[in-house]
Amino acid sequence: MSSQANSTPDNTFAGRTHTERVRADAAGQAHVFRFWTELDEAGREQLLKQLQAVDYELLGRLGALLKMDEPAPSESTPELTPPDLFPLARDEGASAIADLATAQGNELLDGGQVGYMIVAGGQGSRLGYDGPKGCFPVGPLSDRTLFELHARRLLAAGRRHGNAPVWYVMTSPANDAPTRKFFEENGHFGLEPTNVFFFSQDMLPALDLEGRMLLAAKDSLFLAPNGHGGSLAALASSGALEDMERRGITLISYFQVDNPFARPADALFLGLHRRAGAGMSSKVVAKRDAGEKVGVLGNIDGVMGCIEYSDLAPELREATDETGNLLFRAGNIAVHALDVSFVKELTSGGVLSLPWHVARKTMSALGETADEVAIAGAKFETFVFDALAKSASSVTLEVSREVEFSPVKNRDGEDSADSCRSDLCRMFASWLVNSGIEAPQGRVGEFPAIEVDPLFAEDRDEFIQRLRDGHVGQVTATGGLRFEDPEAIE
Ligand code: UD2
Repeated sequence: MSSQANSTPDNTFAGRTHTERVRADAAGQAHVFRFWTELDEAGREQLLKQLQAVDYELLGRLGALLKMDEPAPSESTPELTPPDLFPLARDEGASAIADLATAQGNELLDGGQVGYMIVAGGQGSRLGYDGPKGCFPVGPLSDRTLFELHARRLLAAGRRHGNAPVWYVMTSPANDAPTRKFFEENGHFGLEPTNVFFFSQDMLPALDLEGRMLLAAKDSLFLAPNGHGGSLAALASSGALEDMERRGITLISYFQVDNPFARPADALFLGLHRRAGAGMSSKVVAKRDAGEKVGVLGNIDGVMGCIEYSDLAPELREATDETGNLLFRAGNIAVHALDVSFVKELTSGGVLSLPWHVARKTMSALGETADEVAIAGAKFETFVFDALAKSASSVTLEVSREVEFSPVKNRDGEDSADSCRSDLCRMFASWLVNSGIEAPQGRVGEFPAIEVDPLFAEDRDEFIQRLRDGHVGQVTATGGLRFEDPEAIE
């Protein structure tokens, strides 16, 4: 919530209360004071603080959007065409460009010009895990958490490129404190604490269908994170952009907490982005099937962008090309490269206008009395990929799903912790082929129980090299095989 409160001449408690009552009243939101007389001093202070941060002008616009946002009529469907991809299957020309780009990406990485950014402010409600999602264990044998697996990839990149990785961790007010605590308790996973920059996105009030703010408690508005699009404004307001500039970071490697396959120090991707002079670039995988819950990248009315799965018309979702493949298959894996200068430009002057997306939900909030009731309404979010439209040029790199994408979203089934662990084991098992090492007896899902620490190897080539150098794995008590950081073992 950006603070739009008028400056209050009377800064006493009574003065602030008066101001907020007047503002709420004028906006038709006086009902949020309905339990005021029952609140103690701390409760009143909390509610006041939240109300002071409410931007009623924005709230009015969101309320209007909510009323307008009926199912989209078909005539308003935008014209969508597939994006130009830098493809996974490369001919000679593309391979030569890839080599040059990789060299340029390595220069950027060697020079410490790349800062890593993770978005971890979401609520993880689908996973049903009551804590920051990054604290969820997914290492198939190690039980390492999502945060730790990401951190180890960054440490591996740091070793490879001879510098200490700098990590910008976006939380939300709902999970900021437990996230920081988790990092502290775990020694920042071996990263320099001064190289981990936490910053928090804003929250916005959820509204009922009439545009009225909901209460989560007598002394608290029902607030929800403002979407990962909020990360761009938060980079600016938190001082993270300035921190990047001070450190000589010119490029942000952006990824989501839920995908432990993300390869943030990918020289090819970063190099392609920089060679193209792009502001923002993306990685995609071919969609698994029409129903997969990923956005698709494409040209929307001639402008680069991403259509979220829930917004893609069924006929476009199912459309196929002449080869029978899905026409719109460039699935967004939410890995982006963003130039620092691009983000700076977007956020300069404190105004960044990304479109608002309405997530209609039934929420459990206080009714007229203090009882919790189910109320139909909406949360509001901006999406980071909408910034693609503002980038003069953009690279879309196709990557292999097996190597780069298996997110943890759901409690079970597809895109769950179980499917992610199996996918990790499947990938590691494929590295063993022709290595002379026999797959272990233990199983994770259908696959041999193998885990390779990112500090042992990040990909098959590095894995083979490690074996050639005489490094070995350890058999675990449960019949698995673990390849750990050789430097920690020595
Ligand atoms: C997201 C993409 C989808 C697809 C998929 C790939 C959106 C809207 N959709 O779907 O197109 O690419 O990922 O995995 O992004 N987050 C925040 N703050 C917020 C909201 C989300 O930090 O306010 C983080 C959240 O912690 C998570 C990520 O963003 O890491 C994705 O959020 P999501 O789970 O809401 O998006 P999802 O999986 O529906």
